[in-house]
This record gives sequence, C-alpha cells and structure tokens, in this order.
Amino acid sequence: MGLFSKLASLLGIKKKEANVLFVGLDNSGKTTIINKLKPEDAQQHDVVPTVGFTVEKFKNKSLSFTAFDMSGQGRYRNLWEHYFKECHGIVFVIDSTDKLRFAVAKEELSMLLDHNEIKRKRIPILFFANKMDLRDSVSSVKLSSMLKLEDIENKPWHICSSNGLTGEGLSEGTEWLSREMESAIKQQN
Ligand SMILES: Nc1nc2c(ncn2[C@@H]2O[C@H](COP(=O)(O)OP(=O)(O)OP(=O)(O)O)[C@@H](O)[C@H]2O)c(=O)[nH]1
Ligand SMILES: [Mg+2]
Repeated sequence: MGLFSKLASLLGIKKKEANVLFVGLDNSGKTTIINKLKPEDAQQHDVVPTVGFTVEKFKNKSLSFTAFDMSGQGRYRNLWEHYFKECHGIVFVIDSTDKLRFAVAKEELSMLLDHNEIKRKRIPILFFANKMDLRDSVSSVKLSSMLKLEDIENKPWHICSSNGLTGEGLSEGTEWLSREMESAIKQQN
C-alpha cells in the first residue's frame, strides 16, 4: 500500500469498492458506455462485440468501480447470473431504437428480477435508454412504461437517455447509481 493510500485508509477516506454489472441485449451499447466512462487515455478506439465478459476498473469521486461487462448475445446470457451475488449495482442498457426486441429485453429483465440472488436484495438498477441520438429512438418515459419499470418492487431504479458515443446522459446515470450504492454499502458496514 502506498503512503497516500495508507494515510487515506487511516483517515477513513479509502475509496469504497463497488461491483457493477452491465447487462442488456447484444448491440445495446454496454461496452461503448463503459469505454466512455474510462479515463480518456485508457479508452479504446474500436469497440467490438463482447465474447463472454470482460472486467474493467475505473474510479470516480467516491467509488472504485469494477465493471463486469457481460455479453448480451443469447448464448452468453446465462453467464449473467454468476455475478448477481457479488454485485452492488446493476446497469441495464437498452437500445432505444430496437423496438422489435423490447419484448426480449423485458423478458431478460423479468428473469433477472426473479432470480434468487436479486429478489431479496435492495440493489439499485440504472437503466440507460441508449442511442438517444438516433432519429427513431424511443424516449426514456415511453421505454419505462413499455418495460413496466413502475412494477419493480423493493429496489431503487432510475432511467435516463444516453448516448454511449458522446457520453451524453452517462454522468446523470452514474452519479445516481454511485449515490445509491454508497448509501447501501455504508449501511452494510
Ligand atoms: N448511434 C449510436 N450508436 C451507439 C451508441 N452506443 C453504442 N453504439 C453502437 O452500437 C454498437 C454496439 O455497441 P456495443 O457497445 O458493442 O454493444 P454491447 O451491448 O457491448 O454488445 P455485446 O457486447 O454484443 O453484448 C456499436 O457499433 C456502437 O458504436 C449510441 O448511443 N448511439
Ligand atoms: Mg459488449
């Protein structure tokens, strides 16, 4: 441990660690969003479809994030549940132009909410209505009613429109999630 970290932890200001699971259908923009959340010099120029999952670490003012970037392709979706147990927050990304697959996204969300590891936890869920820049995108209010988010019980949730390419909307979402996770982590300690 470096001198600063030692001092910081003595003073009780060590950054809290938070595991965040990024889920959603393939092509919704999870990897693009995570890439944009990283410091500029660590960002990749080309984002390719995720195989299985990848792990990324980055920090903001109050939290050290470990982001589990899950592939949304059908054959890998069964991997999501292995990370439910250890996550402090979930980011569910939806391509807000992919109207044909809103029903599939809703089904995946229901399975997630019904899972044993999630059901009993008061875990915050952030929804990104992504690709807001595209002409045929659906508003976050409309998407929220189509996915019936108001029916979510016992969990704080928030939805915002986002643009993974420019970063628009990302800080509103991640600030909300950080606040929720921080207060949940504090209550556990
Ligand atoms: N126009 C637009 N394109 C976006 C946006 N976010 C992501 N994309 C594009 O959408 C495509 C898919 O993005 P990814 O980040 O690979 O999607 P993913 O959810 O990680 O996909 P999987 O890894 O296959 O699950 C890429 O071509 C991105 O450039 C956005 O906000 N607007
Ligand atoms: Mg990906």
